[in-house]
Amino acid sequence: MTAARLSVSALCAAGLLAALAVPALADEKPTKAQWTIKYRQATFTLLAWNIGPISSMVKGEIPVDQARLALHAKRLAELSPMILEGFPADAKTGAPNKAKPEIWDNFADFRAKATALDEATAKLAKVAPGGDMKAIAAGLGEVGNACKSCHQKYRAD
Ligand code: ASC
Repeated sequence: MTAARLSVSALCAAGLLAALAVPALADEKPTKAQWTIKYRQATFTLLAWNIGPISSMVKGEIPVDQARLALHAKRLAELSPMILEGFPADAKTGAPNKAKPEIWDNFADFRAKATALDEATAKLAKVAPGGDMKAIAAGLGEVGNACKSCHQKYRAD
């Protein structure tokens, strides 16, 4: 092997080592619990993202855009049933999060609260395209109450 070839393979070896080492340091593969906690937090982020404009339209802070309102409401109804999947018993801890351990001591109650949100968001999604702002405000109120009743019991501040 020539000196030039040797240095090329030495460089390749160094590059390969760097490629193997850097992701492990900079972007480590999450544990199952970390990934699950990230999933459920993402779900709540998306819920909040979509509630925001509906709430602002109901309060008159921004103009009512009927199509957007209906779209956000439809998304809420699609997102709500994704919540429970983020709460398996093996993801109580493993990353910073606000889920109280009581969730897993009272899982039937927790599930009932998640189902209440499913129902409230489905109802809101049903009235949203009609443009009846009174019905939409009432529907949003029910969604907010469903959020709150679960947060009060099961979310740490
Ligand atoms: C939101 C949000 C919550 C709920 C809650 C409803 O948009 O981030 O936690 O609605 O405020 O009472």
